[in-house]
Amino acid sequence: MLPLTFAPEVDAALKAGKPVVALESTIITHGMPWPQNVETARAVEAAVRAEGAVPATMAVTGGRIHVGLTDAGLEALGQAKDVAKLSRADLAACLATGGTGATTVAATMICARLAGISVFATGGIGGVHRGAETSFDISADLAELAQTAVTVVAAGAKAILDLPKTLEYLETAGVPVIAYGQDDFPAFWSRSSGLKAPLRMDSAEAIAAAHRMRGRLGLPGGQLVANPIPAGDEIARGEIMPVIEAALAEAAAKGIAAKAVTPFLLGRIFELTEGRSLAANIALVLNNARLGARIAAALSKG
Ligand code: PSU
Ligand code: MN
Repeated sequence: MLPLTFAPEVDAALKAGKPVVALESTIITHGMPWPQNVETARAVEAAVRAEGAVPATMAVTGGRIHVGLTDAGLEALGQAKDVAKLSRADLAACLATGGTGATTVAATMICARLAGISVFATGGIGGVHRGAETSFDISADLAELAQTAVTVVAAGAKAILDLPKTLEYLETAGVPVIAYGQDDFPAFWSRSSGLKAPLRMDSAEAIAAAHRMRGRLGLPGGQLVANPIPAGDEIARGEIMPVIEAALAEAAAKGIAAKAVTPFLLGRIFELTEGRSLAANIALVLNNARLGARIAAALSKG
């Protein structure tokens, strides 16, 4: 038996073939400070519901993968200290030892596939870090996209990463990278990275059809949908770049490594922008939740 505990609402929706959108929890525990993390998680769930889909936020406690959390569960996770950050490497160990863990993009994709959920919305994915040619720091999110058949909606990847190398990796791994409604690959806080995305689609239906076709072809792996932040919420590249450089220099000076790198950088950028980065982050996650729900709805009609 799979160690899955479904929220009743998620269970009912899946059985009825209604649209469901998976959501991650590392963004709550390691990506945003309290209380905005819990407020955002609630608002993201509401945005999914407003588009007619059911949200399924994933987290691990008591030896179970929870597919959908209660409001009290969200609050507890958002306030908890020392929650493990779970990727593919840590998921089984955390379940086996009964620990508490939040799922990254990679682990959320695994949980979604096990639960029978095809669409997952988040903020940004992990990628190839700058200096990866010496540090070897490449997020497990990328390898997961290559092997787990879930369509992931994100606002591209942060410029804390090496975006050209991230796109090269995804191309090598056979992951479709689909910019939504524009030609350029978005860069999280900014609508454009200055790089062209390999693919462009302009409707949720087209993205759903491509997802379905991959299934018919028996291709493993998912799709990355890169949805630009709404224009009114964007932070200009020129403004955010010096902040990113400062955070990266601090991380290097402190010798931050492995899974601590991304949370450290996110936290410092929040502090250095006095919260401006967070407002943009919240706006883009909500935007991704809405698109994820529309893709899930299109898939449920097919
Ligand atoms: N990028 C963001 N916000 C996030 C993360 C990444 O803009 O919250 C989180 C996600 O959970 C992602 C994880 O899966 O960080 C990647 O961590 P790493 O780089 O250690 O693989
Ligand atoms: Mn890493």
